[in-house]
Amino acid sequence: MPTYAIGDVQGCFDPLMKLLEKIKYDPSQDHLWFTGDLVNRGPKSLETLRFVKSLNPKPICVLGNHDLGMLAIARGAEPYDPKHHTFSDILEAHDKDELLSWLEQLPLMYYDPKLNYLLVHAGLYPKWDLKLALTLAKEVETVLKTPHKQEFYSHLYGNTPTHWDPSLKGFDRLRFIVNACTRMRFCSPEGELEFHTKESAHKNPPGFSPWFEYPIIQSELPKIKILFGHWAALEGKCTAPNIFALDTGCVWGNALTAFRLEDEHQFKISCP
Ligand SMILES: [Mn+2]
Repeated sequence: MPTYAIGDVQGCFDPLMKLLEKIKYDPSQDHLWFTGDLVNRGPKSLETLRFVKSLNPKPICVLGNHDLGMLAIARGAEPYDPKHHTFSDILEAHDKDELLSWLEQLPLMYYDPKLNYLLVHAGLYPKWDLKLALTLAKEVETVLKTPHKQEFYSHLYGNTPTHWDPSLKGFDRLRFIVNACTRMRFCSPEGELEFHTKESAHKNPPGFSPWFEYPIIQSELPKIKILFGHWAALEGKCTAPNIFALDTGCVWGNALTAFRLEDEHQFKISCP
């Protein structure tokens, strides 16, 4: 049963359909994974979300920063801004409640021990090993299933704390976990995250390197392989072996990528 991991769709429904045609997607044979950021910036967030939710067999999908941002708005914690958001179609949809509830039960990280792949939107924070990362992701996933999620959304935004500390508590702790899993690009050797630079890996701010270049990550490899999205400026190029960058900037007019886990073959279609 081939498994395909698809990069950040961001409401680009038509390219997604073209990509599925290209891989000759067959629901009776194939399983789909998504790196998150299904919605926002692109023109068809509603169609995209409805489609991914309706897939059978059920897809594996992790939450991205844009998905969480939409949830924060939909749950009333943040204002909708038409300059930055393109998902009013979801907020006005008759099936909005089902769509949002489906999104809210998605994990921040998914690890498949049989295929030996970790799926995460931004990456694996260099100060965590796989086991700790999955445990911490679970803390956030648990809150999203409780009435506390409302308060969580209103504390979601912010670039601090900048470093992980196991003694972090409350919303600071949850925000750091969310930022590491869904927004991280550059990290310092001390574990400080930098959220301003969105350019390619070699345009690192002084004192910072791409998260995937750190030795703790390397020591998990080749035990596990990592699939991530979020960083379109990498253009699908990741220098670390066994780590695969799948956001190829479809929404910016570049490409949408599907990665077949079994043989690491990549399929791409160019996006208008
Ligand atoms: Mn993202």
